[in-house]
Amino acid sequence: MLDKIKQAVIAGEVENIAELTKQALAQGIGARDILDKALTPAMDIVGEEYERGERYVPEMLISAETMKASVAILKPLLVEAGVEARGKVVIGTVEGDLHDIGKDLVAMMLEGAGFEVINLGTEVTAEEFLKAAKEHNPDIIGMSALLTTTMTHMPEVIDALKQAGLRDKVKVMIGGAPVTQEYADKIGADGYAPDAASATRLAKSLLE
Ligand code: B1M
Repeated sequence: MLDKIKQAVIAGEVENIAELTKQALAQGIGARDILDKALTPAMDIVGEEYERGERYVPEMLISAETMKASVAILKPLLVEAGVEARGKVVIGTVEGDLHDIGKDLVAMMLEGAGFEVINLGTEVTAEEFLKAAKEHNPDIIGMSALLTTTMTHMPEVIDALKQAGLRDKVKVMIGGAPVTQEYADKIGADGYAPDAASATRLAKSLLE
């Protein structure tokens, strides 16, 4: 079943994925297993095929839409209902970057852990992050980047916060496939997380 879901994402069978996901759940396969053992590995294969020139951007997009349709069904199961509000997080994908699946998973898990999440979407500029920081007064700003060419916008956001005198009032956490702990240290972010589950743990620890 997991393999069927994986193949459906790779093939971009957006019309079948909801039914397959429901069938897997009905068979007792856990939502996290569907995410970790079928959906995410499928996107890795899609990325590898793109890299080898065996796949074009529109095909990558249709696979992404297929994964999203499955995640929409898994969402209530992945999110354990949080009880008390833990804090507020403003999150977005940085300027020039359209990738939002991972960022939305992180947002979803944070919500599930009881955080109030303001999701700014994709291609969020430093000015927009700053505006949201002033408007919402968050405890944490979370930035996601999937491209080596866009992760370089992360320090711009940190600089904008510094210049506005807000850097000491908000924690900054970053993530996304090309991002590392080393990069977080280099740009002066407060933390880095490699996946959605550790992003939630990190957010909690940043507020302790
Ligand atoms: Co793009 N793409 N893409 N793409 N794409 C990658 C990232 C790439 C690695 C593919 C490849 O070449 N192998 C490559 C980047 C190379 C690089 O810079 N190193 C690439 C490229 C080159 C491009 C374009 C430039 C292609 C082109 O147009 N020539 C273009 C750029 C567009 C733009 O952004 N301006 C592009 C476009 C696209 C689509 C639009 C077609 C589509 C995105 C659709 C969407 O997101 N709505 C797409 C996709 C789907 C991918 C791959 C295949 C999958 C990404 C994904 O969703 N992964 C990707 C290859 C890959 O990563 N395997 C690829 C699943 C997701 C759950 O994982 O996003 O890593 P991830 O998120 C994880 C962690 O990273 C972490 O937690 C998440 C959940 O566990 N995390 C955080 C993420 N954000 C976090 C924030 C945190 C903490 C943790 O704190 C705040």
